[in-house]
Amino acid sequence: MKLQLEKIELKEIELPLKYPFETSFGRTTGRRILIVKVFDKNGASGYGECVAMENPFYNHETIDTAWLMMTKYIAPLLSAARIERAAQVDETLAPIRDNRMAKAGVEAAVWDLEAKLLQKPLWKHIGGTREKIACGVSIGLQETTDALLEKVAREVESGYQRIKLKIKPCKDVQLVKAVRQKFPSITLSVDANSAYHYETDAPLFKQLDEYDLLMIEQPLAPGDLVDHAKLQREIKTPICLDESIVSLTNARHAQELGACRIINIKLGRVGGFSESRAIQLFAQAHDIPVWCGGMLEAGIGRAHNIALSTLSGFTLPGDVSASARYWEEDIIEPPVVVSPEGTIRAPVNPGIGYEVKENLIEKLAVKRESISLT
Ligand code: OSB
Ligand code: MG
Repeated sequence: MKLQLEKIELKEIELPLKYPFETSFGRTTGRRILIVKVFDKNGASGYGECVAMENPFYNHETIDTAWLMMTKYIAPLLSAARIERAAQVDETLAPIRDNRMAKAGVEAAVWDLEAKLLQKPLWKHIGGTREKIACGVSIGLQETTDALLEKVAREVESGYQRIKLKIKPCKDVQLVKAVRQKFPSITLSVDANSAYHYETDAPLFKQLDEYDLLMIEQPLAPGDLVDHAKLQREIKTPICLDESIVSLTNARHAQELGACRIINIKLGRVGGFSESRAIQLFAQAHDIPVWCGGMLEAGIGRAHNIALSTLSGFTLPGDVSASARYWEEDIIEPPVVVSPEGTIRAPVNPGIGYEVKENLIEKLAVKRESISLT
């Protein structure tokens, strides 16, 4: 079976979030989402979702830069390469520096297409082995501590296996203390999204050591592996890197420096399934647990995250949770549901394994472009 890519179709949709999501870098009330559909000459198609946000505050990419990268650089490179397998997309797009979320949106669509042509669930096609994945939730900054405690209670009751709290300067230790007091035995972690500095904030992280956290995610700046390594030597709690790890090379450097003990892998941040798999294998070989991060995905991106989470190295609960936590109506059918034990069952149908609601996407579309790959 060889791929014969025919065209790529881009649509931008706007999807309001049920609840605003606030992190140290800002507040998100809705998502502008770039949906990628790739077509094969024999009529089959595959879907991807670009996770770049509206603004360059999580990383440098935005939905608008991703659109430009796809139309001006990614589609022409793919067209010229005449690739025959999804595993070739990564090397084909390597001449483009960074812009990994743009590349990943297209790469993931080609993987879905190839899995569909093979009549296999995507998770099996990429080498996944878990029939169900463990789920955690990421809870944004709330107006009040009471509101946060209420949210945590609701997610714990739903069965989620790990609760992650967003923190930022002045909304950190006291939040963790309040949640820990009320929920002494839950698996708890925090995510700072790079809001702190080693020189001034090391004592604060020593204070957080008192609360039995599973991990502290991305405390310092993305490029700052050296200070993460210093901080990790001074605290007991494992540091987990998110923004800092955009490639296997970064993962190697982090391991060598001792900059983290856990890695969060996001398909978009690292440029797709090939790089995610490489990072996961490296981490596994060095006893670094990994888990699948989230970017407030709609159903297509969520389905890709489920597939990724079935790989053997994903041993910690991820930020992959139910569609209903984000959306009134998701763009896939059925929506992603989480069991009372806090797990998601890997789908049995070919490709991403969920039906894409094409009519809904067309109704929500605010921008469209179709590019021939022949
Ligand atoms: O740092 O993990 C992050 C959302 C947007 C950008 C960055 C992050 C997040 C989340 C939400 O934590 C995870 C999710 O529920 O999708
Ligand atoms: Mg994070």
